[in-house]
Amino acid sequence: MLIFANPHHAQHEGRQEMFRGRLVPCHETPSRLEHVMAELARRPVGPVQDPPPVERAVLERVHAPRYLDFLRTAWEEWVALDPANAALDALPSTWPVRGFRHDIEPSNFAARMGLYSYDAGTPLTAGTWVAAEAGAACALAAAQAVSGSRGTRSATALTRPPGHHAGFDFFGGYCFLNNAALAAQALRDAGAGRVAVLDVDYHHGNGTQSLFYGRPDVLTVSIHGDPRTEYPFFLGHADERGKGEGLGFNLNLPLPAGTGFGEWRAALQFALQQVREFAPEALVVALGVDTYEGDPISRFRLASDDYFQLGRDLASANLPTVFTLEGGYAVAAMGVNVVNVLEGFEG
Ligand code: Q9C
Ligand code: ZN
Repeated sequence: MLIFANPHHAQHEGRQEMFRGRLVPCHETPSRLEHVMAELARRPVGPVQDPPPVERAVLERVHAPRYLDFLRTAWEEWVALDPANAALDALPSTWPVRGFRHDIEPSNFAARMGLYSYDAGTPLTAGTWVAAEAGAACALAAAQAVSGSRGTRSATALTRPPGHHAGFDFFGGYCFLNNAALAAQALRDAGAGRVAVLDVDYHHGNGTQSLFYGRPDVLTVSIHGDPRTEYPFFLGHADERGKGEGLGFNLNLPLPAGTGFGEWRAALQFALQQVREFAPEALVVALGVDTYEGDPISRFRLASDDYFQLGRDLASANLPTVFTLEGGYAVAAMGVNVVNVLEGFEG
């Protein structure tokens, strides 16, 4: 297994997120990835490399040009408003709700923060763009590595900020660029006729679903906390099956809060059976480990040892596989849980 680690991830370091009515320290911290890297040093599963730089055109295969421009320059704009802003993060606080027109882009910065986001839990910081862009580079390098007849069997993008909540032109859920979607699109562009994305993060992969919802060439499957009670709330129900040509190529498997590994694994087996029937040429796994029983913001009950089995089950699909790192907020256990998946996968 080849591993591409984001050398710039720590430049994205949010101070506070809006959480249950107050500003609290961010859950999505640089220490998350540091724990994974430390565990990987103890139990290597493959060589760790820096990714080559990304080309803008590749990002535009998934994201809107004006959204990318906004992310790239947002911090400068924020500080230009008031030099004292350099000591703060930018957080959105107003959003265009249903029926408000979106075709005229406001010039006001706060308005554009809202236009391009959907929650107040995702601070934009001085190094957000550099970190997110280098993370996308990891995902694209991983996709490239498994592509073609001489590709490696698997590659992992070890990166943060995560990606699966980011859509065509919006950030949220701690995510800015959709690394899993970028990998899936890159696999398509490198010649894979069909690609499956399997999202095992606790939270529904709403960004990924929305990006591929009308397409039959990318199957999106997500196992997650029921959106009736769990973030991101407004998407992720079982009756969302795709639209138009994409009808039948999205599968949501919501599970109630409190679900343990037995029932979770049954959903995984069903998901993998659907992936097999789709007969893809490559698989992207959006790997969140916030399904862990000790996660502070999530409510499934997987134990650390269960992640070995997850890895083995994913390997049974027998496909060229790209992993992207998504959520997981029990920081101290995060390294063990992620490396357990990768070790299980490697067999
Ligand atoms: N005020 C991932 O696991 N929590 N994202 C609510 C909004 C958001 C989780 C904060 C949880 C996002 C990649
Ligand atoms: Zn999550």
